[in-house]
Amino acid sequence: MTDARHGLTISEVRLTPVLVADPPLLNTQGVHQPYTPRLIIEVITEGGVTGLGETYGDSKYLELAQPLATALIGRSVTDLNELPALAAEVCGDPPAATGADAVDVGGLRGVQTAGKLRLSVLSGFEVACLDAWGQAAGLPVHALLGGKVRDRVEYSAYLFYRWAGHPGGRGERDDWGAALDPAGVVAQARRFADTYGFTSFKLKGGVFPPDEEIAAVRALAAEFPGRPLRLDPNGAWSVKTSCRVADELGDVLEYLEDPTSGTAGMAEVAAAVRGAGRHPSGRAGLPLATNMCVTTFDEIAGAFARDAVQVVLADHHYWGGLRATRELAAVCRTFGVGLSMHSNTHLGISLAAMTQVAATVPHLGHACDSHYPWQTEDVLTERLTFRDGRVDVSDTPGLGVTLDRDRLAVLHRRWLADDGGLRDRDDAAAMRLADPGWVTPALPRW
Ligand code: GKR
Ligand code: MG
Repeated sequence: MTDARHGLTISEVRLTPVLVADPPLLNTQGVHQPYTPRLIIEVITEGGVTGLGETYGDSKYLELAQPLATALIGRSVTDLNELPALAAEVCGDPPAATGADAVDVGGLRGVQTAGKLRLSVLSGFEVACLDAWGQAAGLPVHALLGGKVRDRVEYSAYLFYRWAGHPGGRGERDDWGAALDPAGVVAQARRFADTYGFTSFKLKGGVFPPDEEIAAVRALAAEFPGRPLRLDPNGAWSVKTSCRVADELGDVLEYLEDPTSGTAGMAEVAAAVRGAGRHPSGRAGLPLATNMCVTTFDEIAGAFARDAVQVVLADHHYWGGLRATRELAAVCRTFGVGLSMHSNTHLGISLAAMTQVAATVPHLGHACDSHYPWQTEDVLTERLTFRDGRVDVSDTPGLGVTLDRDRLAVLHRRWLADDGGLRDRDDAAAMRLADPGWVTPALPRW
């Protein structure tokens, strides 16, 4: 359905892939490359409004984004419920979410399917449509989602083991230095707390043997007594190791994130740590959180039926947009499962979108994750800021952000110039520059 009367019909869609500077952050797969691909989406209406969206920018996402961009011309930015069917029509039917059609997108997002990739692409278009619609209507995106229930959204400090610089001196330099032991992790956390006011902390684990990461979390607990702490090894541990870590850190962790890979293993760990009764929230046992084994609606029933996860980390890039994130929130609330938010390397458009939807979810019980402080570059005229660990919820029409075309052009030129394999994220390839024998570790590592 078009909406010519109000100028909401889409007349043009622009797709601009960019490469964004990223520090040498370590994870169980390897290390971040010096630049990460993102896709910036502009949806332009006949009324002259430009809506912004952002999503993953690797080639496999770009291939799906192009036909969808073309198919949107002539449709209304308000026709969001038609988007999934349209995407299926122009990109082909999504295969069932089974291992058979799994594709490798870096291993940190659980089992990947073409259907999941499509939802990630869709999410960027949905956000751009909502931004355009909101601007045209004079309403913030949160109003289009039913209105905000909070004025500020809390984020956690996302701590990473890291090197001081990328192998071979590639990429941009920063002054964070290395963080490879408990003292380095605490120093990083202290800087995050002092600079941005974060009061909850997540450490990306799965990098060093578990005892070293346990020591880092203990050091954080000593430095920030009583503060919510999380550890996320991206499924790197066996069930046995996961249970041991849960036992050792149960008194200081807010939740343990994806300690082991897959719903069956998570269910075993959850059953083993249930009943310990030491968690400060009063809930029996240490909650397990995930952004790996529950990433689509298809995966919910199996995981919830087994009580494999107690907190789902929503990510609008995974679930197909802001409205789908609210649907996920409703399902979680129904089953008494907590909700938090996951993030990958992203720019300000995505942070604005996360903040808008997070503002509308009543039972968001934990600070959201964001990589944003690690991104020193953006495509906006004004960066979003964290104050007291929180981002103010914008009431400006749309997302409340403005594109800086010069910055966009610079980051796009970097993408155009790349012939070094950076257009597709590959943390293992980046690691091989430092350690030529490195292969993506089989899980569980420990
Ligand atoms: O950026 O290295 C990273 C993270 O490990 C990311 O890729 C994860 O998907 O942040 C994510 C997580 O919480 O698992
Ligand atoms: Mg995670």
